[in-house]
Amino acid sequence: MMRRSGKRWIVSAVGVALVIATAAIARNPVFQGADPHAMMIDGEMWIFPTGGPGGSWAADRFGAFSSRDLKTWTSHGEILRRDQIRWIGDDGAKAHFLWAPGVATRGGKWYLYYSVGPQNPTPSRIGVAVADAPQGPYRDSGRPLVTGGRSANGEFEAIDPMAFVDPRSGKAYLYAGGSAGAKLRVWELGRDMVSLAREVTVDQPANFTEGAFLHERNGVYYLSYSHGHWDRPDYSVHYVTARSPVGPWRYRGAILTSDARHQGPGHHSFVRTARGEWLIVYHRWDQRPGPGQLKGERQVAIDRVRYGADGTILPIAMTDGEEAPTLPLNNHSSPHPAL
Ligand code: FUB
Repeated sequence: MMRRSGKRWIVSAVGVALVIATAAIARNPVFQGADPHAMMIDGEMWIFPTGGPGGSWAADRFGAFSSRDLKTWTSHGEILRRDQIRWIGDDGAKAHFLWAPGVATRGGKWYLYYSVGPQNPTPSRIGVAVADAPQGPYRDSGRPLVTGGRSANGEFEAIDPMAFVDPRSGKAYLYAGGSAGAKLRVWELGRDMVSLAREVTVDQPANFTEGAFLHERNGVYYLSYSHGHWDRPDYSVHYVTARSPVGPWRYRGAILTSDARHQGPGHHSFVRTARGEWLIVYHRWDQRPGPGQLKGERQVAIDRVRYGADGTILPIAMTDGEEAPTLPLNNHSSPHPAL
């Protein structure tokens, strides 16, 4: 049984490795967590985050959460645990952490890409696990997919994986990298989605720090990413556009930045609803502006995305409570009329 803010998560099914709990929880913020990878699956929004509701999901496992209306959420329990990744201790580090998952589907299979720390003194790594359904159970592929560290090309942190299957070419790409190295690397994935076919050399997008996400709309590829320090008010989301999933990029600016009530928004994903509208799922710190490091815990939030007639993304308004979008999206009006 899990609890959050006095509201009870009701366990409705218990299996060998599966716990399903439902709860009507707050809207914006939705729940405590970070780095949310969101997808629409059969009319439901699924979120795969770092952490989870009430701080009950530690850095040793991933969970999945889904909702048909964005008001009531179902927890699908643990989908992958650290002790199920057999290669994780091969680097000799004393402790390991899991974070920043990215999920993709192809050919009826589901692929969970994830970051493995520490990043020092041993390099960070990216792993991938495979399942027959979004809720798992996920089985690790048996080896790291990418290992960070120093090379002739400089320092690279193998974190924040995001896989994109191009609907136009059918090719799948892996985007990764960030933090101190602040470097984006892109690979074409093998047909099996658990191997790298080749690295694609890409230009570094302006203001890139980490948390890359790729979506395609009307033939335009949008690469969006976090900029700044993950726990400072300058953390924000910027984007570039291109006519291909690997550039060349055209820098378009920032779309999600701190405001008077929310700080440090970042590490996000875009989803397209069944009605063809777009939402952004991201984390933020719910506090007023102030100097220095942000305090408290990161919270997952969902907001509307609007595109201009020229295809650019309009600045995104962060909402709270009843202002937050629900599914199906009930109207096109903004709670912030200036937008
Ligand atoms: O959650 C850990 C790190 O914080 C992620 O790797 C970054 O994208 C940032 O969100």
